[in-house]
Amino acid sequence: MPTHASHTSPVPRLDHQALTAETLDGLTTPIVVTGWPLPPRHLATDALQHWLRDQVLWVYARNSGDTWQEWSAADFLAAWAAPDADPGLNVVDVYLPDGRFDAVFPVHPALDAANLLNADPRTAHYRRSVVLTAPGAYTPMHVDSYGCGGWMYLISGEKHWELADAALGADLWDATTQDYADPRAGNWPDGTPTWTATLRAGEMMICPPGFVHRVATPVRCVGFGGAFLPAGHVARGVEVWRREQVLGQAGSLDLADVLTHAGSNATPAVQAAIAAALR
Ligand SMILES: O=C(O)CCC(=O)C(=O)O
Repeated sequence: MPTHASHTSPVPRLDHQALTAETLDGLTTPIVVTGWPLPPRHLATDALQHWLRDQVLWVYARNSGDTWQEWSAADFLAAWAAPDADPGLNVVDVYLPDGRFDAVFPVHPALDAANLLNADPRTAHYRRSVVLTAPGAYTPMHVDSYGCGGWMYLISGEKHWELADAALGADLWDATTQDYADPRAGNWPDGTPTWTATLRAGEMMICPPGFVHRVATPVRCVGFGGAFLPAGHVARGVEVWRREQVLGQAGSLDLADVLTHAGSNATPAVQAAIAAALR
């Protein structure tokens, strides 16, 4: 994935044993987490069919009219596994809250410990999603909704990530196109500092809240991921959510209400961070 940024650094890597809630609270860069032995190393299409059964998969079909499409798991897996699969077949944000998925798509304990979204029934399902991507898929520059951070573990395949600091989010917004500036179109400000990584099977990308990012997928990928918002990033999350509201792009969730509720059983320090973010 060619970049127009002139200051690109590799995403730092961290062994999974060093990943704690405190690490996530204090993240200032994306990280690639390595060496986590728990997830499966391989999931064949028939095993995916077994696990996903009657799951409905929502696919944002970029290559056929930028619309959401509803697929049954069986139909999707047949189309996605075909040798000539449409590169628009990219599932990255279909949530799997059911506890039975812990056996195949576990959530790292550090992510669960740090994630304020787990404490509210309106957002607890963001904890885990499935990733099924056809070769050639491309997700353009964006910031995850509600200022949440995102993580993605690959069981198989690889993805090329490029990320820019959350502090640049407003600068990278292109008011003319009403979208984030696209390096492919050459309209990304010169010299924007970024981090890049090729995420491989057995590795987990952690994208801190508010970071602008894009992802290219050269080969078929199977994995899982989720959204998280730790107390250390709650101010950034609220800032992004407020920006989404100004731009008319915020979803229907009242993040202030979710965080107030999540904070009600939290430590005084977390309550103070939430109160400061919402002021
Ligand atoms: O893997 C992809 O194509 C996109 C992933 C991503 O950017 C996200 O989940 O926010």
